[in-house]
Amino acid sequence: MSILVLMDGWNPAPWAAALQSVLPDEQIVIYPDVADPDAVEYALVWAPESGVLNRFPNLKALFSLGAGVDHLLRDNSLPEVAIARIVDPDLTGRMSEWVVAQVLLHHRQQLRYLEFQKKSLWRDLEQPAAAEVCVGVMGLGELGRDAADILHRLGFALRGWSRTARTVPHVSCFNGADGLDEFLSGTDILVCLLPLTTDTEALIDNTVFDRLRSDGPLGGPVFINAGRGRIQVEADLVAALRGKVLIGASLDVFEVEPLPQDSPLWSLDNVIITPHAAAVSSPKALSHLIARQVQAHRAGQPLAHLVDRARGY
Ligand code: NDP
Ligand code: OXD
Repeated sequence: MSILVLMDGWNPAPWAAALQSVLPDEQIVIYPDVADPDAVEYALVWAPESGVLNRFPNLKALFSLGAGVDHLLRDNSLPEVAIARIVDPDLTGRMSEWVVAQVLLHHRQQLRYLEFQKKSLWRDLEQPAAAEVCVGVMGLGELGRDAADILHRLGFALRGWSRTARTVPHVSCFNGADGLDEFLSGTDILVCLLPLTTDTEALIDNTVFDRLRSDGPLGGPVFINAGRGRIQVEADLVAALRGKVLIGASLDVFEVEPLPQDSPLWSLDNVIITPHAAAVSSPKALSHLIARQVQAHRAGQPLAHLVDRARGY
């Protein structure tokens, strides 16, 4: 019996090594070097090619090596086995660091100070208090709730938006299409931590940017996205940034990754770009979670953090 490591665009070796160190008695195999496909029971996967998982007829469960599972569910022929995703303090902490860093960067007007610095200008800007600024978090899941909690402790006002009704301490919560308008109208810094699903694809377009609070203390709204790139309509985003509908953006995810060389986003001076690196999956940290999942499943216990395929996350 074996555990398969199969990933596209990531180096599988550190994953196999980390897993082997916490599961020394298991046989770990790395795709495509699989001598006995019938022996594969579990697979750790990132962005597998469509259809490839059907080569393993005795698969019992798939472990997505990311929190998002759009990289799996895009495969219409995915085997009908359980899918568990990453929910882990290491990944959550990394994402909260990125989100909080970006919120503070815009809130503290660091891009403008950098411009002054380049010109050797000693000039201070009017600085609103955090409490005057409302951060609106789209997606009140594992990642959205943790970021909101830290932002609350920094003093920001908070709104949140989810699919179903949620109660989150210190966050004014809205949900569904009916709650979107009110959520957006009071938001100064919009943070997207949504999964990519058929409902969220292309959700964030000019109609969303136009509804954000335009007369807030920062002089205009800011957009931050670490959810998925295909949730944002990039042509609308570029137009909103050029037209000062948005005063700035921080983007970790893009419609096409790597972000094409000719994307206008590269040259906008009010945009911060990171290469889908907000919260990397760490083999060392996450192998413990995978090991616990395999051991629980072998012992007949249910897997944690199961994905609902119909819902898409
Ligand atoms: P969760 O599944 O825990 O939370 C998802 C949240 O989004 C839930 O609050 C859910 O609502 C909400 N949601 C889903 N669909 C809709 C919808 N149609 N309308 C409104 N709200 C919706 O996910 P995580 O917090 O763990 O992760 C979120 C995403 O972050 C991942 O799917 C992935 O795409 C991205 N990610 C990006 C990384 C990076 O490095 N850039 C790293 C890790 C994750 P409800 O509460 O009602 O279910
Ligand atoms: C994830 C990611 O979903 O890295 O975890 O994007």
